[in-house]
Amino acid sequence: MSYKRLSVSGAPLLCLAAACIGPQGAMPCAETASSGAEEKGADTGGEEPLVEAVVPTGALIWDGASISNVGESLSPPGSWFVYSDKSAKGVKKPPSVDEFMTAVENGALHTTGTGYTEWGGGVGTNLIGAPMLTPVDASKYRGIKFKASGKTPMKFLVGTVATMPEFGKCKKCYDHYMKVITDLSDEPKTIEITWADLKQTGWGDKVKFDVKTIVALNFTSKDAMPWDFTLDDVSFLE
Ligand SMILES: [Ca+2]
Repeated sequence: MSYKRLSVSGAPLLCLAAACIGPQGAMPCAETASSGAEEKGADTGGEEPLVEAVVPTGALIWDGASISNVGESLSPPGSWFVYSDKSAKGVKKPPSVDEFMTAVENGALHTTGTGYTEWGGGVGTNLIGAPMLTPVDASKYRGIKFKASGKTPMKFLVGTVATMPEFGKCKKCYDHYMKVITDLSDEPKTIEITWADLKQTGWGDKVKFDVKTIVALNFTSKDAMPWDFTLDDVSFLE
């Protein structure tokens, strides 16, 4: 995956292709993460955001029918990506971002994966579609809800400025606040997750969850287990 390196106010920033947004465990972006953190070491340590957060104007994020978010509540709308560890025998659906639409069935996304042995894989979305990764201030909402059915557990993760290496705040990045969902079944149901339900797994930098700096939502396997679930209608929880 390619990076374009930018520099804003002396702090290193990275614009990245989607695939390294949030692998938990394996960290393909680790080199950039640690070099970023070192360069940042001498700065003033201010907490001012490097990129101004976008405030949603509505609750619906994605309706399940396309690779893009719906564009009414978050502007410019971000889009979805597919990612996994690099296990040689891994097979996933959709197999790539380019083939994302092959996994859309009846207005919902059906993703599966087997053969991954490091951290697994799944799908995710960067909420804002600006060239530079852009946080969202979701503080007027209580959490996230979505419709899901499935045959396996699913891990839901929220990437923030503090856990994503592109913002230069973490050394052991990607330990996103998350919740493991273990009660999916063939019948689609609405899952509601409040911000307070989310916790870090604990292997990375310990950070505060900041609802004003949400960047990405990820829906992955539970670690290296196979995954098979269908996602639809992702919204902020009012
Ligand atoms: Ca739908």
